[in-house]
Amino acid sequence: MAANTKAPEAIHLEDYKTPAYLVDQVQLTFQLEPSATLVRSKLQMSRNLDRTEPEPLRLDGNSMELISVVLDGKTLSGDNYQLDAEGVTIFAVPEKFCLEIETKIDPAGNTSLEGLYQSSGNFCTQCEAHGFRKITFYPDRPDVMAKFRVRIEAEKKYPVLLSNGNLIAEGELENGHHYAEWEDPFPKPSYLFALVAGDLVCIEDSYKTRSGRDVLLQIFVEERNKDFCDHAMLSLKKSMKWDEDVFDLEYDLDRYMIVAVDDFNMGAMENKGLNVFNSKYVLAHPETATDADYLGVESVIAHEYFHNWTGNRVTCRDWFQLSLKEGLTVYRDQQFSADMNSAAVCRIDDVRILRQHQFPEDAGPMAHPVRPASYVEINNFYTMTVYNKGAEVIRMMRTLLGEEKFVDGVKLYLKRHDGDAATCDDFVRAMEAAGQRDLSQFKLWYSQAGTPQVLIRSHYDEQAKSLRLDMVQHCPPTPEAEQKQPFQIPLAVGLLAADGSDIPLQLEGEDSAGATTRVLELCEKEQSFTFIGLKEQPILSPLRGFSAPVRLKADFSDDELAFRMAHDADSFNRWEAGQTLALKELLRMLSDLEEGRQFVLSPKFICAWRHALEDRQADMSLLTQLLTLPSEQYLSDQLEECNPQAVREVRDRARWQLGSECQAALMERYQECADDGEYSLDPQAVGRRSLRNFCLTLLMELHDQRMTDLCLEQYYKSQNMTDRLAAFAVMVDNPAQDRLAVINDFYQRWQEHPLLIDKWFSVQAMSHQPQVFAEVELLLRHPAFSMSNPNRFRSLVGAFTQNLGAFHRGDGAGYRFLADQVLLLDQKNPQVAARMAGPFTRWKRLEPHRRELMKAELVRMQAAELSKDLYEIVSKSLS
Ligand code: B3K
Ligand code: ZN
Repeated sequence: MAANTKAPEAIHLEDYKTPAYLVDQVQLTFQLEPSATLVRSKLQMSRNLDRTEPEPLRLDGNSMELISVVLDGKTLSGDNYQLDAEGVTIFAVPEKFCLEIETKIDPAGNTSLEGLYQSSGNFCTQCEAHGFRKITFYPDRPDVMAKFRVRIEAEKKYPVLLSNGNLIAEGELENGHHYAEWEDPFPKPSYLFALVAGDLVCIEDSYKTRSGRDVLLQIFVEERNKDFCDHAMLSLKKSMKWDEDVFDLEYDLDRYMIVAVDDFNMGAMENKGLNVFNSKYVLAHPETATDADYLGVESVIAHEYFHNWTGNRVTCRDWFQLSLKEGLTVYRDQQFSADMNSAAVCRIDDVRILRQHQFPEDAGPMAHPVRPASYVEINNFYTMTVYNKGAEVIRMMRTLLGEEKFVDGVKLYLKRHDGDAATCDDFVRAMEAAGQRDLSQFKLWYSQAGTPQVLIRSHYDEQAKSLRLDMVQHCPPTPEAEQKQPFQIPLAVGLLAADGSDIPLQLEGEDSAGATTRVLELCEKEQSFTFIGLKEQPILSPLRGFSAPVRLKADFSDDELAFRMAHDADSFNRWEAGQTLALKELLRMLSDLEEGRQFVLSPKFICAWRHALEDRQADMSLLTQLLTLPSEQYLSDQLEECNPQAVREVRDRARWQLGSECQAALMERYQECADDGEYSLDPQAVGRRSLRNFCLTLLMELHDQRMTDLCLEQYYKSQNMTDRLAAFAVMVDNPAQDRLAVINDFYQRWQEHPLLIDKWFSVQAMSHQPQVFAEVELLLRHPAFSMSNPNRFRSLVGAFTQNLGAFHRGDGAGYRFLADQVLLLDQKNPQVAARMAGPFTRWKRLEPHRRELMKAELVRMQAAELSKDLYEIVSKSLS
């Protein structure tokens, strides 16, 4: 851990300067040894002509031993350069020169999983954002792009030796060693460098591009995983085809390699031609992966593949521009998933994630714009804001320009900047050119943090047969700015007639009515829009498809919401109306609980809900979404001062009530949805499983032995992990006698499968049983628990923090537990530790008692020696 005795300094976008020196060509030689790997780097460099004055050469580097520095063939003595904790400065260099540097590193001892490290004894790298500087000294910034040539030498017990690009040579060496040489013809920044070496097997396929080139596709995994790669391979081929069809983008190398490793800080990494993946996003088999896991694999494979253009061919000038590649690539993977699966369900999922995680981030101490203006540790900025809100910003541009011009804009951006490092402004400029419109106000979405609120009031004029919508926008203050300028907000709206049909829309000043969904552009702080030619008072369907990432406030009556839930032509808004209705109901129950009144769902709500449950025409995936109550996180986010345990109590009560009052209907649907044989991923089958398991969880709320028997039968007999895991989770959530037997059975069955043991830990950590905290403390001492594996740590400690009812115990023990674990992990893996500290950033939104308890833990953490990563989270939370 890089402990900090003095406060680390922030880096600011406004200080950006072009690099003083450029690298034309890199030659790397690795002699791999677990604890003492030698790295020789030969750099052809030149002074950047943008910079007039000659200056010393600064190279980034840390956590390694510098062995030698040779400039144009001459070994430099210590007087010629200065080494410090962050890098080396070479005082004088000519305009063009060759620099050779030798370093020694310790991959086996590298627990941060950045740079070169080992996973299951194999070597692999993670260089984004600042990992390359742990391998060799280098100008480790994305606007320095160079051609790489890599030679890897290792013992033959590491038979597979991989790096980016094309294999140009391989052969034998003395003493049981061998080597491979790779060359990447595309200049790239250091963060896209990758090396993998180990005992891996390879699954191969091929893809013919639209122009007729054959691309070799390879997935490398450990031998035990070789039967689990088919879905990943299929997903890769679908992604390649989709990018050709939608954006005319073809793959550019002859080989595309994916490597799955068990120890990885995040999901995956888009290194040029050699992606490294968390095995969670590669491995899938019906018996071991759920439907959600399958979708996760498909979308992450697509995401990393899409980076080949949006990220690699055109990269970011600096890390403040991170959303340029991430927001755009998330948008692209979301569109891909929507095209491959049910588009409406995908959109609902995207919005659910945004509201559950990004909205709270935007309302807390770590709030930052999509293009942040400063950071202490860039790894803390791989956030929901940069990724998911960034994707919403791209989506809004598509809404404003229309699909065709938007696609033209993306193509123009790629053409203008191919082979270069670009900025978010460059992207918007291409959109302006393709769309023939000025987006200067729109760009505030990149520079202002916070979630805007939009208040809509509608006034129907019986005489004039018109409907006026008065809108007001307001964005609450965030750490970087008290006052905000009005955003340009595209609001897609529709109007429903009394029979539920969509009305063709005509705005004041227009000659005739047109489409039934209209995008209104709210640009002022206050603005009105009037629809005319309305025979009767319509029902407003605002923000269709969630056309902007805003909090909408409008006074809808329960009847209006129920009507839209049944009739809205926009399926997203049908779901949204149901959620709003349920939210009103749950918030009312919450205040009843707080005031000491009886808290129950209203008969009217239950009746509407049962009615929806019995709709046999509805798409089953959509129906499950519609019936699912708003999450505890979303509910908590609505409250100024939240007691998460009260939220849990109310939501659990509502679920119990739905289970008991709709028992017969739930049972019927559960039985109707029984599986009919072979596992299939088609949307009908996925929908059927989702509805069936949803019914099971509500029925199990009744704590009735007959239901438990049903659940046990499903657990023991299921042939697929979706059904088995659903039954397992409800059993663990249940006080039934068989609970322990099932927990043991799951472990015995799957102990050889790390991804399933992760599920085993997280299901227990998420349990609503009162003894869960004690169980989590015990699990921490289970032999299968390990702090060094990020997936395992997340599956126990991370999952527990998402168990709001348990984590937010009134005695603060949950907070103490997390602080202890995070402090321990910070010694090994600062990046994951900082991420795990996320729940602490929400302390100001808690009710006073819990707020004080959480704050005390933050203060305790602040007193410890922290990594830069964790320091930033803790200090910003307290400021
Ligand atoms: N670009 C990587 C994320 C790197 C995170 C570094 N802390 C994966 C992705 O977004 O595709
Ligand atoms: Zn990405």
